[in-house]
Amino acid sequence: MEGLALRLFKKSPVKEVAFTQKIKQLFNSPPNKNNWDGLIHAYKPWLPVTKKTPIITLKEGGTPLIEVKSISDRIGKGVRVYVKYDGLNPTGSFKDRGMTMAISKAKEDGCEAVICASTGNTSASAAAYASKGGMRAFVIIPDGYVAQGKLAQALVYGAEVLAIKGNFDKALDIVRELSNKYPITLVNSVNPYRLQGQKTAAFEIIENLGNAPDWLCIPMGNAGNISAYWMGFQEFFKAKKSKQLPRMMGFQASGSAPLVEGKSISNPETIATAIRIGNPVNKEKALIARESSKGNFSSVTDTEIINAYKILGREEGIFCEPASAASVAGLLKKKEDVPKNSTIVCVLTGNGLKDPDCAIENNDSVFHKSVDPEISSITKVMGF
Ligand code: AN7
Repeated sequence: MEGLALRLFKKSPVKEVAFTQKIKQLFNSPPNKNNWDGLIHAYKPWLPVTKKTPIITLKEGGTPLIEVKSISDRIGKGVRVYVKYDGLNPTGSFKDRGMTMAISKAKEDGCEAVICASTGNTSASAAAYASKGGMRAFVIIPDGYVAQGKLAQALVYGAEVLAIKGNFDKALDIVRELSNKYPITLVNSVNPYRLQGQKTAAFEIIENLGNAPDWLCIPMGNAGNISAYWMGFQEFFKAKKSKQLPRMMGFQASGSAPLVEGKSISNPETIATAIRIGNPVNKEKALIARESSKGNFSSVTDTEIINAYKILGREEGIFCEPASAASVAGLLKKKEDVPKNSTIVCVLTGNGLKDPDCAIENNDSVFHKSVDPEISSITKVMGF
């Protein structure tokens, strides 16, 4: 690069230095919010892409890591707690990290249609990236158990939505069979490119903290995300970008906790519909992550989930969906085990706006209805 600069600016040594510096800056500086072109662009050397891969992106990734004192204070012991707010991705969940990879690779292979089973977020993300990539998307969802925002997204992004009288596990069986029989690419987390994209969240956390955290608290459904994070943490550790590996602390809803109970659940139930999954496909990978990180899997009740959900909203200004709050609920439940002065990251996988029904029903705010449109009535209600 310096040679090129020299030839271009032979007659102007001053310009030459400035130019060389600029080029060096561009190549050495990590992407920031001003030159963020999505996670494939940011982490290309770590991802299975080539010059031929058409990059289908909505500029996902690069999400904030936010310190949450209200949670640290509830734990004490000099602990610092952060949330990785992945609900700020383009379609409002971490699924976009995996979907940019899965859809780009599907496009590279000449695929024209994709399919997924979903509790909601995967369908929203698949629909958006398929539309960006000029492909058809079919999504199969459990009828009546997908939050309104997610359903709205799949429809607006132009997917063909099929609601079945059955749960997510049944829907996944169906799409696996269909993708084997027909020329249609499966974009659930059994697609290995999904986890490749999702591992970049671990890279970002290490870059933000300058190291891996002591604990990573994360909700588990199909257990793809915990497996992806573990892959990302290991890759950066091996490359000496972090001094340690975190303990992987996975949390499930107590009515839907196959990985905690060690057996499939045929009728999973929880308010956190995103993780209403009874037979996780990435079970083996998740168990390896737990084992090799000396981690732990536990369950949290719907009441504990909603408690964490409310704290984040009221005390931090952070609105996540109930499934995401399971990571914070789990940390609060395990607070006795948290080591002194440790650094903990809880993953907030999805945006609260996804599930407005849950929000309206579960808050401690005062909502005055049918107030007369008169200053005197308003001030009376306000207590002035
Ligand atoms: C907000 O969208 O499975 O353990 O079909 O939407 O990787 O499955 C969603 C899962 C956590 C669990 N938080 O992640 C789907 C789907 C939110 C989620 C999970 C999901 P995995």
